[in-house]
Amino acid sequence: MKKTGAQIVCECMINEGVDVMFGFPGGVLLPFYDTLPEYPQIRHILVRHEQGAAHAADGYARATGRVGVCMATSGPGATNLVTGIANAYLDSVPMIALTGQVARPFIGKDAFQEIDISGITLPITKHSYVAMDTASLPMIFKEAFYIAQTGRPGPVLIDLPKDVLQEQADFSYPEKLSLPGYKIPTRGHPTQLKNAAKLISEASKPVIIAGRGVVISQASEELKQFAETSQIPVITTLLGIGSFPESHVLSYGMAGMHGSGYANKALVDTDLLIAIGMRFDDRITGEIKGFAPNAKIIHIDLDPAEIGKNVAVNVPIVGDVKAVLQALLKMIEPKDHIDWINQLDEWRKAHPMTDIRDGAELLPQYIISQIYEATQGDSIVVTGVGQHQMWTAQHYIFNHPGAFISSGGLGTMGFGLPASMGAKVGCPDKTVWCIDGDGSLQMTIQELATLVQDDIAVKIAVLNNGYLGMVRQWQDLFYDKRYVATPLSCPDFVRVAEAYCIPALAVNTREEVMPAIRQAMAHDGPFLINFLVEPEENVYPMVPPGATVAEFIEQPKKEVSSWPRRSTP
Ligand SMILES: Cc1ncc(C[n+]2csc(CCOP(=O)(O)OP(=O)(O)O)c2C)c(N)n1
Ligand SMILES: [Mg+2]
Repeated sequence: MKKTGAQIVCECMINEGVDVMFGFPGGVLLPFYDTLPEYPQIRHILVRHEQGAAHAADGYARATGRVGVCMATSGPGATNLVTGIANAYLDSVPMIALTGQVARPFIGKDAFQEIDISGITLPITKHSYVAMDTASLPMIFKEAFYIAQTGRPGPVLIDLPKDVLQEQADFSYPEKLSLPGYKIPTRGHPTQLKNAAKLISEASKPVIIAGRGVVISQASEELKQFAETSQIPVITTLLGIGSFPESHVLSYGMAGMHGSGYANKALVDTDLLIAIGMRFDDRITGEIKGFAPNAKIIHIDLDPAEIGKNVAVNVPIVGDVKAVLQALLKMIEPKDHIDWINQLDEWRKAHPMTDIRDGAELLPQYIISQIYEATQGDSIVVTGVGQHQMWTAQHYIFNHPGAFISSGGLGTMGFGLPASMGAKVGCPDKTVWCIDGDGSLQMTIQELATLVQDDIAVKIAVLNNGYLGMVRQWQDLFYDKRYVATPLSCPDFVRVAEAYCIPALAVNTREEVMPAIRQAMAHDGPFLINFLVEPEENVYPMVPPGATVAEFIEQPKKEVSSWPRRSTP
């Protein structure tokens, strides 16, 4: 049966199980938007900026494990997606980005709103297509969805010229596809598995470091069994948070630039590092020469390009984390490492992570601990980028994969609000908190309107310190407190929220924190709390740039409290 290209696009999405997409229309997409009402199975959420569509699709994908779909028109709409696509690429998030394109006869003529979006996004997509033929759409969609979510996931772009959407072609959705050049490693090599099992049996101070690959591979259960059987302590990367329950006795939290002292000390002292689904980002390794200097390293990763990229490893295992852990589980003997674990516990006592100063100051760390208390850890927490992001990673206890959603590789301010929107749409029965900075929120604040129009009940906690805090912290510590371009004014977020018809509160004192959080959670809809926090609080511990993980700076004794502090805004 013949269908238009626009109908075929919708049919393909339905065949792939898409029930929601985030988009923003424009001239070349009119054939698509005109057709969309014929397909009520697909909920279209109109964002207020295309960057929001990409981040929302990203948040949706991370929260659900399914592919997120975003759409933008040609030219400026497409370029507005770029940051969101890059963000998904660096954090291996399965996403389909659909862009409108000028009609085929205009391509290459600098036509109105023509931009070579597949060229622009070439280095930040896993794959891309320019659909030059209506009949080719079904196979393009079949391949694109397959590529986005298999192997190491990532964004795939499909550029859709207007006349391809208008023309008709026969439609049937392909059952099979053939991608001879696209090979996905599955199980690890048997020899390397054997080598790994031998190293594991010989090690006396082993540590597991778990990354986002464990979350993607849905291998948390296997990781838990592996850690428990072999009695190996587990630390995580930022994006590995939630892959192993943080309240488990073998959990030693996050390592790296703002990781715990004890996790970083474990990295220095270990004799066997088992790196699982992580990529040795410089924020985790610090200066390489001090990273696990005494250790043999086993690296389990699906992507062969990650092996040996930043750190030389002794045993590379290329394969799906879940399958590899299942195989290793059959090969390892139950063990204990009591002395080593006692050592870690001593370090934990000496360098505690979650202590929060007493006193009247409204500390961001305190607010996060209270959000944890109020939710009992049963919520999805999405952040912007900056100090608030690191405090969230440190002070909320994450016990489930997918519960912590944050921009890791690209570190994109503005990610929080739209990504939390996507997470809530994907998991409507979950409480979703967006813990954002005053700077980050101002980058995508227009999505408050989307929350209202589409009835998306995200709870927003702004940790408002009046600064681009993380950059100010670097100026404080490494540029003699010359605060250039980091003091930041903002609107009264309460009045802004109310202007969008979102109820909101300002909070100045510790006593107000819990009642405000409870009021936000009791409200049936989006809610914003503007927490006017201690302006010059820093995130500790911190591994200074260029230092090794052994050289972390700890929280100094607090000088003078700046309490009582400024009032709204
Ligand atoms: C789009 C973008 N621009 C600039 C930066 C650099 N940067 C990193 S953290 C930060 C400050 C963030 O301020 P805010 O959102 O208020 O969070 P805070 O650190 O104060 O908690 C900046 C400017 C970035 N990460 N992303
Ligand atoms: Mg700030």
